[in-house]
Amino acid sequence: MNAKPPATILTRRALVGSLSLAAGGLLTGCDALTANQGWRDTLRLAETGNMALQRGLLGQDGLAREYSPRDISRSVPANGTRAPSDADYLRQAATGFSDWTLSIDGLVERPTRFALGQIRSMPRQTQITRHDCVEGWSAIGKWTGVNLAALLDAVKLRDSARYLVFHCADSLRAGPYYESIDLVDARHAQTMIAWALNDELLPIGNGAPLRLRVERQLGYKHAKYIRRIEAVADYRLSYGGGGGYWEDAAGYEWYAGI
Ligand SMILES: Nc1nc2c(c(=O)[nH]1)N[C@H]1C(S)=C(S)[C@@H](COP(=O)(O)O)O[C@H]1N2
Ligand SMILES: [Mo]
Repeated sequence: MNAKPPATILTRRALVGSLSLAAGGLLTGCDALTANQGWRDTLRLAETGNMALQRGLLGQDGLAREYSPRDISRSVPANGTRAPSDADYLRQAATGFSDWTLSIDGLVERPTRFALGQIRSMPRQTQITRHDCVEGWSAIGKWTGVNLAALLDAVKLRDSARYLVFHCADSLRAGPYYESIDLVDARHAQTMIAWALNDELLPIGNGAPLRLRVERQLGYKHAKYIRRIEAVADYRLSYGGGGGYWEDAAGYEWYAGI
């Protein structure tokens, strides 16, 4: 990784990383760092360790840093899909997303299809936070949207629900984009379905009309162009099983805590 996050994040990730690397070393020995199944399993173990350590260090409810308006970056780059070319999306974009709906279904008591206007008229929250992409850039933006926990309360999750899978309207080379998070991140105070950036409706490049902000996770977890949120018992049963597009396509960690 060549990202250069500020010192607080570096410290946290370096600490978490060195502790879990130490654990990995104990398990495999230093010369066993090969791309075999054993090492992959060790990586998975280390990832689980990262999650436990990070949640332990930060607490489940710890907030990502919020910035002041003068810190806002001149622009938040559009990354990954910048303009979905999928026919349905293009049709929706042509009418200003007037027919866009967000479905929340799966393991919920009241599967619901929310109209975009409904989402935008729900109580909103705003936060100025930094987006960190694994490709090595960050940008600070002011995000406005609806708290995800409030949406989940409206549809009432069943007890069997453990994860949320976000289905997106765009496809990349390997297939449709998707992501998943657990309920700790889903119910975190700063987690929202955002519909505005820097006091304007979300531009297409940044995920119009709806995108996820999950502030304690790396950029690829922040699903753009969301049209469906599915509550599931196990994200490993969806798509390629990795829990996200990049997790499946490139082996990125499912838990990408920062
Ligand atoms: N649907 C969808 N969501 C996505 C992506 C994408 O290609 N498609 N790219 C991800 C990556 S890698 C990053 S860094 C952020 C980029 O968000 P931005 O375009 O607003 O900077 O979106 C994430 N969410
Ligand atoms: Mo990214």
